[in-house]
Amino acid sequence: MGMRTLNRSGQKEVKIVGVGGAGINILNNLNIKSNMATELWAINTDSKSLVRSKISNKIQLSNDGKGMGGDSIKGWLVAKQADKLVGLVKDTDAVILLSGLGGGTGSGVTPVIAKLAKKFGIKVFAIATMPFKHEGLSRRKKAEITLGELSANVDVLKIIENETINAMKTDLSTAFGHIDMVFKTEVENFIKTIKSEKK
Ligand SMILES: Nc1nc2c(ncn2[C@@H]2O[C@H](COP(=O)(O)OP(=O)(O)OP(=O)(O)O)[C@@H](O)[C@H]2O)c(=O)[nH]1
Ligand SMILES: [Mg+2]
Repeated sequence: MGMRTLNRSGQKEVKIVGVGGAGINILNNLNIKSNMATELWAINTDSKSLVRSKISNKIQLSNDGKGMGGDSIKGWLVAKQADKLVGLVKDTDAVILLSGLGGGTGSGVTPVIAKLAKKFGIKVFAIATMPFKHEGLSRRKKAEITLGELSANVDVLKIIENETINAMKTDLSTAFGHIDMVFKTEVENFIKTIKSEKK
């Protein structure tokens, strides 16, 4: 399957997708100015995070509305079983996936979406954070496994080390603010790249 034809305004279409708690928080704070057709999507297993978000398109994975409690294999299984994700990657030229790695949903679900998007022949960009040192080795390990899966299924992967941001010795909410800004810059760069590509 090749790239979609252009929409009526002659622009390519891109979906910016926040996956899991961190991905959605980052997406909530992203204030993207783009004259390209962009659509924002929030995806989580945790219904509270989705209800709180003002993002217009939402996908609730799994039925009980609870998060994955850090279990990325459970997150991966839930995503594999979800037909809802096909609609996300079907009618677009590109997806930009945003997530925090180390938990259950972002780590488990993001690679499944990336793989599905590649199956539909669309461009896939992923921007993800790696856990803080104080979050421990088990989270780090999970995040690294996801990185391996992601790198096999995306066109461009951008990794943000939370610890590097944390080295600024600010409080957590200031650190998250810095991380949000890095994401914003990267998303804008990706959009420029997509736009500049030959039709
Ligand atoms: N930048 C940023 N990073 C966050 C935020 N919340 C959590 N993180 C980071 O992202 C990692 C994953 O956390 P979450 O996104 O909450 O986890 P999840 O993907 O929702 O997974 P489950 O809750 O287990 O289903 C954490 O280990 C942190 O390193 C946030 O608000 N902003
Ligand atoms: Mg969560």
